[in-house]
Amino acid sequence: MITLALSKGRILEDTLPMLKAMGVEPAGDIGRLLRVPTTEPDLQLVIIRPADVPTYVAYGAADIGVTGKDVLMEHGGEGLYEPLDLKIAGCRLSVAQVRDAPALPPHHRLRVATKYPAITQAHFAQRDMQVEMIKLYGSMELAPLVGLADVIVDLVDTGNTLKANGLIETEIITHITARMVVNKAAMKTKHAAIKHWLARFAEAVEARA
Ligand code: PRT
Ligand code: MG
Repeated sequence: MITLALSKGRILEDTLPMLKAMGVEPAGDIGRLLRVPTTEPDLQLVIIRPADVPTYVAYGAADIGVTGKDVLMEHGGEGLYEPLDLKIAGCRLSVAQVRDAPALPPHHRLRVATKYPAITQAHFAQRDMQVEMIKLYGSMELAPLVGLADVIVDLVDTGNTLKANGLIETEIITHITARMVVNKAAMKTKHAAIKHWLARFAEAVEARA
């Protein structure tokens, strides 16, 4: 049996059609069940929050998983192989600020609100900037509007959310897509089965391209 951890939310919306194209469908109510059998006797799904996927897979509670590159970069990826870019749920991780924000005084320590403190710290450190990190769990776009932060580091897709809130993207840190991850031990102990599923996902990625 192979357990595949899927990220609920927008990544799931892109992953289910991909599974369907591979001939795999959930055999149960995916909205209610957290563990769902599939039409493949040797594949079951667990449906969890994106940020929990690296943990489930690293501990071997799931053999393979799908989550965002943003989540993987923030997690660090320890205990995981990342063999495949699924090229779904694309977006970018960017720095944004209020349009027409006044220039900051020379030695001002930039206040950055983000859900991604590790990536953000590393990004500004590369620019020799020590920033004050404000960790948030959502609605980052609000922070600069109410004076909580000078800038945000957040995901952007169409840019509509930034625009609607009077914010502009000032820098792209990295482009993001959903990735397949594999437990390092399972890659050895369940090698054939995992190779099989990686190949099927790779075919589905090719077919979409
Ligand atoms: O449930 P939990 O809170 O744990 O997770 P979540 O709410 O972060 O899950 P969800 O369903 O939003 O999925 C998040 C994952 O989807 C991210 O980790 C990315 O890998 C991927 N993804 C792709 C995105 C976007 N595109 C995206 N646009 N995640 C979030 N957004 C946000 C963006 O920050 C903005 O606030 O969607 C909003 C709309 O974006 P625009 O630019 O199109 O307006
Ligand atoms: Mg959410």
